[in-house]
Amino acid sequence: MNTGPHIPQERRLVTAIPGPKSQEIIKRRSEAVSASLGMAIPVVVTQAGGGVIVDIDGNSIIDMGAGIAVVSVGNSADRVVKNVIEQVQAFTHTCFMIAPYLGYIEVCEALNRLTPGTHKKKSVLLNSGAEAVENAVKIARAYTKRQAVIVFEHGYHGRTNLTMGMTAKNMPYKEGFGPFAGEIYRMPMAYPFRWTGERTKVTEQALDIVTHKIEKEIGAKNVAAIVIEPIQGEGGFIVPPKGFLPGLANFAKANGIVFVADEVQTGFGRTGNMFAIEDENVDADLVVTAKGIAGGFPLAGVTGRAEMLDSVHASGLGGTFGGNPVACAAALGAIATIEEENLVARANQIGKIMTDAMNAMAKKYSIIGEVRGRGAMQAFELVKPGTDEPNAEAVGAIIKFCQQNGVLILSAGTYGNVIRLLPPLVIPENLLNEALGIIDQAFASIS
Ligand code: PLZ
Repeated sequence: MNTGPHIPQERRLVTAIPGPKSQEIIKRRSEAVSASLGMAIPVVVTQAGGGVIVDIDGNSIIDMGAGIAVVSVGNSADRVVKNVIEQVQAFTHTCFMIAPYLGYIEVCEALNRLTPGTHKKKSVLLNSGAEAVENAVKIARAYTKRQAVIVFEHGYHGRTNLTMGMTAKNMPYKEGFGPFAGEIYRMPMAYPFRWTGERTKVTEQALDIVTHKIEKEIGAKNVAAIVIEPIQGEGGFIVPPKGFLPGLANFAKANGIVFVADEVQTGFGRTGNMFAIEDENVDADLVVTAKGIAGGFPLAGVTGRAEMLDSVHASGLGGTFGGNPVACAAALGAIATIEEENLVARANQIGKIMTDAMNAMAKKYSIIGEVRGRGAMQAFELVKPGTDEPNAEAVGAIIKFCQQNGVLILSAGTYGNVIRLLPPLVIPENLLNEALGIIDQAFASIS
């Protein structure tokens, strides 16, 4: 695979993590930058590509997070860089609402082509996942002339006011930031590992509760949209059991509700399909995309039924930067990379390698309650041995061991007890195996 800056694809530690130069700059960070921002690994990045991140002290760290599922095509992927340079030299901004350009239209054409369903589709481009989710809600409300929005336990949709209200987890996303927008209703999630009913009937029971609550507590005819992540990301890589998403989509269809798939984290090949809803052939009315769309540039989209996108009054949607020409050029490079390098198939190969290794670890270490995910989006849910009590402390210890050994992994989950693996889809296989070996050692070190 010929993607990214051609830096050595190796795990290389030349100092402790963080090294002295990183430590110095992190001090400046704490002086200059709001203390409210998190930091998963305290190193200062100078270069990244393929499957590694290189820091200012010269350490080369295996990247098992891809900037939260963003650089699926790798950092500074060749086609992204080439397109961006050409665009940046031509023009950097006109505002698409002032004077249009081809790149925006081509990204919309690509989104309309790549999202599932043969119906006539249109798109709008925005800057971030949260902004795109908000626009999906605006479109659904304008189209249905209804107000209520259905979301789910463990769901994550962003940090703006509307999307904070849609996001499930209070700490750290919502605490102290209310009041939140009205007409948002949270439903139980079909979460097999923590389902309190009959484990063999999660789909039926969950659908029953959700549809009953919508009908009795809200009124289906008042619901504009059902918004769900096909696999919940921040919430802990929760994969709904077969039938749950089609059941929701059918209920939406039967009741004139817009079914919105938030594919911000799952989209663009991550799960081994171009979009995660393809797994059960769910036709979403609207698909929300961001993250993996543009190889690291800020871009997001809402794609869906033409009659829905066109139901909003003229100039009803927009924004100064949405669909910035440089971000669009990057997206066209990223999408070409995904298609030409067969990265969707690659996500499945990566998934097989990861799940084989992870399932072997689950046999050895009793704190692994479950291994789950799809394609190159896999997670461990950690528990106190012999129980299903969440074990967030173990997540912290494993992340720390991995960092000290040159592997970057991320946490997730409502209870903070999930380790998620979402490497760039261009990660060399030997590095992937090496990272999995370090993760195994991390479990061994605390067992
Ligand atoms: N929908 C499904 O995963 C972003 C959040 C990181 P933005 N997830 C990473 C953090 O702590 O802020 C996300 C997502 C899903 C929407 C979003 C929001 O996307 O681009 O961060 O606004």
